[in-house]
Amino acid sequence: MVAQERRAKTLEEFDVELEALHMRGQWKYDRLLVQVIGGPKPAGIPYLWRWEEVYPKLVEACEIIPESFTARRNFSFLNPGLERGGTTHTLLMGVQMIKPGELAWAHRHTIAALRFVIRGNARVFTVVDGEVCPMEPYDLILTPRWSWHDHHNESDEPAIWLDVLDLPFVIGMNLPFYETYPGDRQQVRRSSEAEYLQARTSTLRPTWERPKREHLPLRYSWKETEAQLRRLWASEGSPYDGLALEYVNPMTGGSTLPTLSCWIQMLRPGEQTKRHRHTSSAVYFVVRGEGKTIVGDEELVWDQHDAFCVPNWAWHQHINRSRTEEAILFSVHDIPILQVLGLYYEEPENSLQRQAAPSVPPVPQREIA
Ligand code: 1HN
Repeated sequence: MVAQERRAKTLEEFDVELEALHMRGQWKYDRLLVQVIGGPKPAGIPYLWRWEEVYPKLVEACEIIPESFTARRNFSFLNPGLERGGTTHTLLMGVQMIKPGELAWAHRHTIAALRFVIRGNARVFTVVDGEVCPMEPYDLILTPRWSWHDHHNESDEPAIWLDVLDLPFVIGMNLPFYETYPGDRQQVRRSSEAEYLQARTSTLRPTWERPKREHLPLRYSWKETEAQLRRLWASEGSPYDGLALEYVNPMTGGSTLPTLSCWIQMLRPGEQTKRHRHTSSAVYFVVRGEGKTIVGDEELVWDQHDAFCVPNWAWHQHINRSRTEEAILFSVHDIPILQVLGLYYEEPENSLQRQAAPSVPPVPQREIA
């Protein structure tokens, strides 16, 4: 009897067997890698949310959601090109409105967040870890990861702010811890300035205390931010971002939050930045002015209070359309996450920080006799 010849298994058949055992060969990835040569494809698309469409919806939300005691009266800007939600693949931007007398009750989460005030006054405030942070127009209030926060409107005007969170990143890492405060509002520290955490971010600090490195600072006032922009008005600025300033954490010298870097950026009349791209993504809010941001082939034409996003690794440049007025943009970037992991790249290289900081004034050239 002739022994039956064993037919060799094909690679495809072998792959199917491995898959059934929840395993996959490296050679399969080699084939996948062919598709990703050429660098990252921007996640999501460039997109713009017009204030003239956003604002009426906020007003309507105030009628439809009668009080914000049960939830934040917030809606998010969802990138039409991202299936998993988010404004970019790591950042979520949205708006929130709170009517006079309302309270958005206290909670905390491992998602870090910040508020950039659009309409507010000294009697609108967020309490962060027991500290009152007034919300006046264009102030920046941080609610760092795992800090208690509740929002109050004790004025007689409605208040509106921009919310930006690292939610898509934290959800992507599967780390969404959440806790509600016992009671709807936090105990507030009001007795004296000496008790205020925020006082610990000044350039002088108590020697008898261990320095607090987390959950500080909590608030950057627009008054100081705008004054600093004006002081640096005559600087050359960055060819790629104009007069862009990063809100610094004075405790670490680094970014505002461990995951998020916030910028305030002025484009002087007629200013046009050079095109560049980086592995970070960003969300923008137009404080004032009119301009456009060209992202890839897309032109995002913006006016005051519009919001837009720039996906990661997308070529982009900003243009102030006005020849007479300045434009100011607030933006939030996921740069710190990438930098700490060594995954921050830009093209052209070093377009973020090209120049040395000023040191001593230049030494005059000696005349050669
Ligand atoms: C949140 O906690 C706030 O505290 C706003 O104001 C928006 C969106 C998603 C998840 C948590 C807030 C939010 C949020």
